Amino acid sequence: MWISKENGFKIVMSLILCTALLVVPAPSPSASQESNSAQLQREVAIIAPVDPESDESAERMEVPKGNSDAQKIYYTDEDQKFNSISERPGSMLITLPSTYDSRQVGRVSSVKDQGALGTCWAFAALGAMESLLMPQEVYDFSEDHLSLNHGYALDQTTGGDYSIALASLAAWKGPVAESDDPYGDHETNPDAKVLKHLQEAIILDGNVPGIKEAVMKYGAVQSSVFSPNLEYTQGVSPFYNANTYGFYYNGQESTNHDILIVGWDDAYPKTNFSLEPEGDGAFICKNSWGESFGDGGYYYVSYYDRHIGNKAIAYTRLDEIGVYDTIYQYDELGWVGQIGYRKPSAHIANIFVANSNEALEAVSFYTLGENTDYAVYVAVNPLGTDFHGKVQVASGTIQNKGYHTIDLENEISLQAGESFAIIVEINTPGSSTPIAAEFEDDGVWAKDVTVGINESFMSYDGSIWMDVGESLGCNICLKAFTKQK
Ligand SMILES: [Ca+2]
Ligand SMILES: [Ca+2]
Ligand SMILES: [Ca+2]
Repeated sequence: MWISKENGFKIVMSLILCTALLVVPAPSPSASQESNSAQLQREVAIIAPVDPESDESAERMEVPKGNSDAQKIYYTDEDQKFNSISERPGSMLITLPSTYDSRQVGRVSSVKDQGALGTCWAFAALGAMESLLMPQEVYDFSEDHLSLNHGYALDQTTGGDYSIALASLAAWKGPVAESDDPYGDHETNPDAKVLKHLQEAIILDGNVPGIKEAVMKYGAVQSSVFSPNLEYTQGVSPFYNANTYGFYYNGQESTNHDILIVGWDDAYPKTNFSLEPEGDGAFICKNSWGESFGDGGYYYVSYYDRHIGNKAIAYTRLDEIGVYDTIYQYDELGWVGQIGYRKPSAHIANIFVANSNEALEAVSFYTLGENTDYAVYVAVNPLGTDFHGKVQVASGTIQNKGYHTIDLENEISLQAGESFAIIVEINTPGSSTPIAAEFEDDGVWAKDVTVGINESFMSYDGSIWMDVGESLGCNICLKAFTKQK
């Protein structure tokens, strides 16, 4: 059965509230299609001159938030092509078996129930992190804490997405134990003890081989999907087979729900779906609607589903507390959007002041495309944006889009009160806005953003620097990590 009778109301409510995501982000009252169009139109929010003596300009662009799959609104044959997994881009580092199930290797935590709240994204994100740590460590992290302390202007009924989970945990705001902030009591414990520090995540949007590889390496991958609104269908949907738990959606709706991919079966028969897709194969997905949903809380989403895997993330490094002692950051809301010069490269810098005598050990930043080349420099006690004394401390190429921590080749000693600049030269092939930035968006999701001057800088060529707090209202997503001395 799709749902049990007594559980039906809860499931219907959670779907309605997740679906509400589609209309909430719109800056003005409008139908959902109009709001999605508006999101596309505000992709280019600011174009500002960088260097008054040059014609180059800087560009700022928002990341569409929530489960509104705005970039895929204009559905074309080209999109359809990539619904066949063999044609999706991505590199494969390991041989993928025809079936895999993380549950069989003890890497999936128990099925949870989000109840009447729009917290699917928090259950998916923390479920993925629980899988990452298993089987060695078994945690139940607090979805209440994540969904009530992320800093975005979103309450638990309006939802969220992986970029919000990533921002919140990369900022070291969590994860905390479920027992320290129990779910669904409309209270949070902001002082709950943070148990791990998220330092790495890879974004696998549309990269099915990469998603499968990540499931094998890290246990689970968070993905957005469309879930039908069951309000008018009494739990029955043309896209779901309640006997086999097979799900296949091929319609035009945007995503409105997040789940976890925990395995797959290439041979899952296409006849198991209510609507027959063009081929066999399904992802094994963990939902957050309790064990009474589907096959003990799990269901099988067709490889040919319109959305599965198109918006996907694996959390890949959760450190013990104390690997680094202190985080320096200006981007507590993380990757609100991106900025750049309409070319793949840019230079970025954040200037911090050391709290005490410390050793600078690592930096972190986002890469917004694959195969990003980077070089990291540090300048201690820079004179304004004169970084001439900078020393190179790391360089390399990062294959995956995502959030990455780079350990320095040699630690840098800092004295209490000393200022230090982290400078990164970045080159993301194919990108015109390669830099992740925090800024106030249309005022609906990211508002009351704190952006100061003399914090974040960007440069076209590394010689003339622009204070992006002053000129674009942005902080650069670039953090530093130190150890006490
Ligand atoms: Ca939990
Ligand atoms: Ca609570
Ligand atoms: Ca800030």
